[in-house]
Amino acid sequence: MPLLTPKDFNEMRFLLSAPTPRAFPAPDRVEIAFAGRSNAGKSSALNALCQQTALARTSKTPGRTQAINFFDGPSMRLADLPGYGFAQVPPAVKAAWARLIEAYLSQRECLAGIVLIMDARRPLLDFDRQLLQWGGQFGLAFHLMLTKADKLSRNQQVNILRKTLAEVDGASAQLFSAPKRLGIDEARAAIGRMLPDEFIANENHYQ
Ligand SMILES: Nc1nc2c(ncn2[C@@H]2O[C@H](COP(=O)(O)OP(=O)(O)OP(=O)(O)O)[C@@H](O)[C@H]2O)c(=O)[nH]1
Ligand SMILES: [Mg+2]
Repeated sequence: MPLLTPKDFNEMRFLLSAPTPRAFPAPDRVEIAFAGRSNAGKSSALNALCQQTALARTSKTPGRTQAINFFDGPSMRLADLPGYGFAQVPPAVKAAWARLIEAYLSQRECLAGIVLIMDARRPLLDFDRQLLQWGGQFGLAFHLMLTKADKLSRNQQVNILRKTLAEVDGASAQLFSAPKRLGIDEARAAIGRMLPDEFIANENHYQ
């Protein structure tokens, strides 16, 4: 199993923002994508995982980011996908989003897996299921993060995690909270498990 160290996350740096597939960086590094609905907490999760406050831009206004943002670290590349499912986005923008995501998922040969971020209060909505289906067609591995867990009681957390795991086939899932820093080591380990076997092993690894 590939092993990652804290440095692999903490030393992540912004690489570029790609509004179209032509702007994607060369697929020369192993890559993990963060996907999920607008406002689910993708950028916050990415920042928490990398112990940085402003690596990916977070916003109270959903649907701000329409491009794919790439980040490079010592061992892998991360991609923050634009959020989907934001009702007030015009149809032309929605179509452009779908083209960008579909091009990304179908062409990105260096993509090792997808971290699907969902609000723990409302997991597995239509677009989440569509993404799982799309990714499944391309043989991609998924790890589900149920974020904003701080908004739920411990009982609710346990129930929603159990229910979610029962509904997805073969994907792993966890609870997460960016402000409470809950689930960071678990998420880091899950990302490590999605990387190919030839990946470098290190000390201080997550497992
Ligand atoms: N309570 C709580 N709030 C969170 C958590 N994660 C994110 N938020 C808040 O949710 C809002 C959206 O967070 P973002 O990280 O910007 O969400 P996003 O999925 O990147 O949104 P888009 O880029 O628009 O798709 C912000 O106001 C965050 O502060 C969490 O774990 N707990
Ligand atoms: Mg974001």
